[in-house]
This record gives sequence, structure tokens and C-alpha cells, in this order.
Amino acid sequence: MTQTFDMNSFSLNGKIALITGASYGIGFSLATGFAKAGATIVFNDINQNLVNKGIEAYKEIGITAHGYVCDVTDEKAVQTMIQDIEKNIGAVDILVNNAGIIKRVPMHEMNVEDFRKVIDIDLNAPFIMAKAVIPSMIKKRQGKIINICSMMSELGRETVSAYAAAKGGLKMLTKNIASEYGHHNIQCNGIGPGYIETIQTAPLREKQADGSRHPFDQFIVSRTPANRWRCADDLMGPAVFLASDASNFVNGHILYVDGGILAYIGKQPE
Ligand code: NAP
Ligand code: GCO
Repeated sequence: MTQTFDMNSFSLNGKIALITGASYGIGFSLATGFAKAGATIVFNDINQNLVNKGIEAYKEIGITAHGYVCDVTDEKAVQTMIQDIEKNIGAVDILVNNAGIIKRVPMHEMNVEDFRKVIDIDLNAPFIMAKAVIPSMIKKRQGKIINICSMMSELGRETVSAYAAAKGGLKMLTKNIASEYGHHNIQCNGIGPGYIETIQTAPLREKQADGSRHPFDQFIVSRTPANRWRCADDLMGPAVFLASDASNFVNGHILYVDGGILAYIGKQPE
């Protein structure tokens, strides 16, 4: 099949994008990038207050977003949400599994309920969401699923055992969806953000009592070739690429948007 490439390949005009947990944070930035590329934005969050705040925040930047209250770990609620979206807005062309949590606890001190909760939201929910949208993507013979992975899809560190297990599993779920549904012209890829300035990482950047930077903040800056954290907007371009026709032959790939952390042994301490 010959395709004449042009810049319209990066357009999301006419596409419906569903981003989970996107009232703020990385999801909000990804949705903003998709809207700039022409997509219709649908998002969900865990409660009405967050959804209302999200709708207002999108409106402030000129985006009319459709918001749903839905816990992504609840399969019935997810299926009801997807049925409503398909009935009232249209079939989902682009799904971004962004909703996620982290609990930073030394593994031997972590209770199993907390471990299970992280796995449920960060790994089981992307399965539930993908399972809900794939039937319509098969009918349309096209679809894009983007799973928000992490550096912890590749690396471990102290206190994030549940999160690393979930994000490592999400990397392999991404590859398996790509393998199982590629012949339906459905591409499933991941984005592995580096360390991004959001609410989730705020504890790692807190100023110390003496006004100095958090030790982990200094550590990450020393591990990043660009010597800095990044903001969620840096993920927009890679996400639009993976959501667009420009990436129709990219499948099962985890695109690390990490400023080079995974490539870099780290700066020698002075
Ligand atoms: P965030 O600021 O904590 O936002 C996560 C969003 O997901 C929140 O709106 C949260 O709602 C929502 N959410 C949580 N559980 C949910 C559920 N069961 N159902 C529906 N929504 C739910 O996190 P973030 O930093 O933007 O991260 C977004 C994604 O990127 C996550 O998957 C995270 O693991 C990943 N990531 C983040 C970084 C980083 O450096 N920040 C780097 C790599 C990967 P609540 O406000 O109610 O919790
Ligand atoms: C942590 C951080 C990381 C980031 C991100 C890195 O405690 O190490 O929260 O896990 O959130 O996942 O890619």
C-alpha cells in the first residue's frame, strides 16, 4: 500500500481522543496537544469536582472538552462510559491510558492493599480501558492506543516496587496489544516520560528546611543530560506523533521522553 506522506499525516482532525485522568497534569497537557492537532477531547477523572475543574481549565484555553466521572478500575463503569461516548460523541479513535498513582513505601513496609491498588490503577485499568475501545477500533479498522509508561518500566529504585511492577507490566501489555491487534490496523505504543514537574512528583522537588533543593531533585538533575526536570508540555509532540497517521507503522514501541536519562550514566559528583 503506497502512501504519499505530507504534513497532514500529523493532523488529528476528525479524530476523537479519550485521555484518562486528564483534569490536570500530564493528561491535561496531552489532551491540549491533541486539541491543537484538531482532535475532539474526551476525558475522565475520579470525581465530579475534578471533572468540573478540568472542563473549566480546558475552556480557559479555548478547548471544549467532554468530561466523564469514571473510576478506570471499574469495568462496568468504563463500559458504560465508552457506550455513552460512542452514542453521543462517536467511537474513540485514540485512547491514552494516563490515569495513574504512585505510593512510595519501602517494599518490606508496604501493605498488600496499597500494592494491589497501584497495580489496579496503573496496570489493570489500562487493560480494562483498551478492552472497552478495541471492538469499535476493529470495526473501523483503525485505532491508536497510547499507554503512559515510565522510567520505571525499565529501572527500579527504592520505595517504588508496586509502581515499577505496574509500569513494567504496562510496557509488556503495550507490546502484547500491538502484537494481537496490529492486523486490524490498531497501533499500541507507550510513552515513557522522564521526571516531569507535576503533583505526582512534587514531594521529590520540595525545598528543604534550609532552603536547599530536595536531594532527589539534585540527583535527577545530575542524571539528566539536559540538567533539568521537564514540564508535561514536552510530551505533546511525541504524543501527537503516536496518535497520528504519521506513526501508522510504529507499533509496540515505548518512546522514552526523558531528556536522555536512560542513555546517561550520570554526571561525576564534583
Ligand atoms: P497526577 O498529576 O497524579 O494525575 C493523575 C490523574 O489520574 C489524576 O487526575 C488522578 O485523579 C487520576 N486518577 C487516579 N486514579 C484514577 C482512577 N482510578 N480513575 C480515574 N482517574 C484516576 O499524575 P501525573 O504526574 O500527571 O502522571 C500521569 C501519568 O504519567 C501517570 O500514569 C504516571 O504514572 C505517569 N508518569 C508521570 C511522570 C511524572 O514525572 N510526573 C513520569 C512518568 C510517568 P486524582 O487527582 O483523584 O488522584
Ligand atoms: C519516582 C517518580 C517517578 C516518576 C516517573 C519517572 O518516585 O521515582 O514518581 O516514578 O513519576 O514515573 O518516569
